[in-house]
Amino acid sequence: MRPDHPVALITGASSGFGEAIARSFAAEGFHLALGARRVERVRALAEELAAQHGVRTWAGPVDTRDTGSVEAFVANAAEALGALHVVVANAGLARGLDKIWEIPDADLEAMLRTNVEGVVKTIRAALPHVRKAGWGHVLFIGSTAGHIAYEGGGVYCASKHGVKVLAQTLRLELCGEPIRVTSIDPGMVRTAFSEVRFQGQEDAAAKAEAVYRGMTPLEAGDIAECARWVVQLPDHVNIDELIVKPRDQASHHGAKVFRRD
Ligand code: NDP
Ligand code: 8X3
Repeated sequence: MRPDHPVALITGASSGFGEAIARSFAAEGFHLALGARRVERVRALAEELAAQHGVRTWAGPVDTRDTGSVEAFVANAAEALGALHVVVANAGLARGLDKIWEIPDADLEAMLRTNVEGVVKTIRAALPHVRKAGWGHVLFIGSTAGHIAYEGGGVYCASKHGVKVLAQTLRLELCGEPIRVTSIDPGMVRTAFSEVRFQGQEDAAAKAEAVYRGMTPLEAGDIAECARWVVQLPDHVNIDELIVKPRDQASHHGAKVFRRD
């Protein structure tokens, strides 16, 4: 049965969607377990939201690529808050726009290990706690990149296609249990995402800015509103996949983005 104040565990809560979802869930009365590598940021957010909304919060370091780190993060969160109900497997990133024949190992590994392995490790560690609680929701953060391919996005797209299949599989595997499974699959959203994608490259800031040139992208708060909506729907309603794009982005491809310049 749905508790009055569900406990949500969110990875990648130090920035972007994760931070925005934490803010939105806290306003709904959710207790929160927040994780990221930049632990000082999640600790500050946890303190702020506890003071602002009177919810219980806990924050800790996690590197979702590392099994031991994820298991410790989840175990400590469950112990601190007494239960886990909602899991938001959000931590992820893109690195570069290299063609498949050019991609450096470091970028290849960063994307696959974070976006695919990290998601599996997070859910694998958290699911026993959700099952024990008897009510829950697993939220994957996929992407429009999980529905198409684009040049320079081969590995990122492969990783997000992987996220889509993980969500579809988990939904089949959990059918009959009181746990919903949703993948929220956004298009272009202005967060630190593009800065991280081009980090370390010449003209990184300009490249990141150019992604949103002349168009109105979504904001992290728009994705948080999607997350709030799918979780707050009645228990018998499961949104499987929610594709959300800016009005200016008619197709998933950059070529069909409307730019006013
Ligand atoms: P941000 O860069 O703003 O946030 C990414 C978050 O992921 C940060 O909190 C970062 O925290 C965390 N993270 C990255 N690697 C790790 C790791 N190894 N362990 C733990 N945490 C990690 O980008 P977004 O908010 O935009 O991205 C969030 C998710 O949304 C990603 O999965 C991304 O692929 C997806 N997405 C983004 C879109 C966009 O256009 N912005 C569109 C569609 C999907 P820290 O560095 O502190 O560890
Ligand atoms: C992020 C959206 O278009 O950069 O997942 O791949 S895109």
